[in-house]
Parts: sequence; structure tokens; C-alpha cells
Amino acid sequence: DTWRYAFEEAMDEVQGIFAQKFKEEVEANSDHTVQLFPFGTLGESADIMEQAQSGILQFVDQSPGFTGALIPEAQVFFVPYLLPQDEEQLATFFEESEAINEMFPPLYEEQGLKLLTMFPEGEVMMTTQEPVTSPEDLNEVKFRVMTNPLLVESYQAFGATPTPLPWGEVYGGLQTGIIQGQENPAFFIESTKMYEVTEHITRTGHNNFTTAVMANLDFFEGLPEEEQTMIQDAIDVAFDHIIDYQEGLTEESLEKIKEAKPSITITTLSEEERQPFMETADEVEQEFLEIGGDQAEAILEQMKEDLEAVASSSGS
Ligand code: 6CS
Repeated sequence: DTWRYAFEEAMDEVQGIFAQKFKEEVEANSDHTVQLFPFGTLGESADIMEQAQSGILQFVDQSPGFTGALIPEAQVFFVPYLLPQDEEQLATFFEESEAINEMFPPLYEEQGLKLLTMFPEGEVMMTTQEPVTSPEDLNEVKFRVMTNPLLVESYQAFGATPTPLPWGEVYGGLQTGIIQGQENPAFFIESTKMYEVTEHITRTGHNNFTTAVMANLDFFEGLPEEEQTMIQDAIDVAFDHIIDYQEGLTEESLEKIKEAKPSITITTLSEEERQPFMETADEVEQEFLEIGGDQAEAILEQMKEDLEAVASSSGS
């Protein structure tokens, strides 16, 4: 059969590299073909999710930044400063976390989706027109966020005026000044040329971009067991590949940005400067418990436990 797989990025961006590896593995180990649909071929993130839920697509990559409305618990990824900065620890967390591997799948199943994996896409950075060293600098800044209620709360707590928008409107929004800021990993700021319409990049260390790959549940459950295993194996290979692929990617991307636009400033906030941003975490966490669905508390607690386990086993 031909299986259709859509994602939210271009072919040569992180989600596309993952999807290409998955396709390669599936095609090497079965008679099936995987047809890839990058961003822009089938609509926005919300559209491809609907298509996956209805079975028009067999596979979809949608980030929790857009899944929050469908699965409120997925908003947990927007509690600031929850995930570790260390990339190795982060990868281990995604592989081993009970919250991710056992608690999230039933929640996705309720939406007709088989959750296959979640993986990190890199440190999230703020891009703005004016320098940012404290929450005061975000005052009155219309800051684009993905359409996720907790992310809106988080940027409100940071002092900005959050503006939820689908991805397709971001570059134009920055260009026309409808929005003055946004957040994304460095590779994406570089590949989408967002640096052209921004003056400052600020590393606040508040998050790492998480994404998720799933299959249509009826499709997946209708497959023979050995094909289900073949798919899961292909996902595992693609996971390892995407972790390796991202080694050094953040710094390389920042260098490319600097080369393309020497006037841009790239600032890493000091621990002291990060403090007021970090202090918003409790408030956002409380809000998550309010709006994060029935499993919010259980998921948050389990995630913290999983994160501690990873941190202590890595000796930090
Ligand atoms: O900001 C966004 O909406 C997009 N950012 C990334 C890194 N991937 C897909 C998503 O749509």
C-alpha cells in the first residue's frame, strides 16, 4: 500500500529528516510505500491533524504546540523551565519517560490516534525587534505563539502580549509588524529565514521544542502485528537518527544566521537575567493544573519523576 505521512516542516527540516528516515526504513522492510507531505502541501498543522484523525492520512507529525486544544494534557510541554537543557538528558528522557510512553498514548487514542513517538527539536529562542534582557522588555510586544492556551499563559506571565497564530502567518506577520516577536529553535529561524524580519535573538533557556508522530488508530490497529512492530522499529531508528542529526545543529544554525545577517544580535541571558522568567514557572504550572485536563496533575507529577530519574542517572 501507499501510506500518506504529513508533517509541519519542510523536507530538509528536522521533522522532514525524521520522516525521510522513517520512509526509508518502512520501504526497506516491507512492500509498502510512504508518501511524504511537507508543510504547505496539505494545509496548516490543524488541517493535517484532522486528515489523520479521519484516516485520509495514515501518519502525521503534529507538535503539542498545536495539540493542546485537542488533548489538554499535551500543554504540559509549555510549563517553562521544566525540560532539561542538556540534549543527552533530554533524549534519554523522551526514550524512557513513563509519562510520555505510557500515560500519553491512551489520551491520543481517545482522539483516534496511535502515538508513536515524541522527540525534541532543539532549544527554543525568542526573536524580537528590540533587545530582551528582562520581562519588562516584552511589555507591549505582540509575541506570536503556537495556538496553545498554556503557551499563551506562559507569554502573558513573561510580560508579553501573546498572539496565537498558525505557522503560515508568522513570516508575513513579522514583516508587516502585526507581531514583533516569536519563539522557535535556531534551525527553524535559519531555514525559514525568519532572521530577515527580526533584529535580536535571545536565549532564555525556558524550553525545548517537542514534537509528536502518530498514526491513525483504526489504520494502525487494522495492521497485522508484525507490521505494527515493523512501524515501531522504523520509528525507533528514525528517533536515533534525529537525535544524532541534531548534534551541533543549534550552534551551526546560529552561525549561518550571523553570516547571513551580521547585524543580528544573539544573546544568552545569564542565570540572574533568567531568574524573573523562571519565577513565572509556578504560576504557569498552576494554570496547567486548571486547564490541562483530567490527567494534568498525574502527568505533571510523573514527568517530574521521570526528569529526576534521568538527571540523577546522568550524574548531574
Ligand atoms: O512555530 C511553528 O509553528 C513551527 N515550528 C517548528 C519548529 N516546527 C513546526 C511548527 O509549525
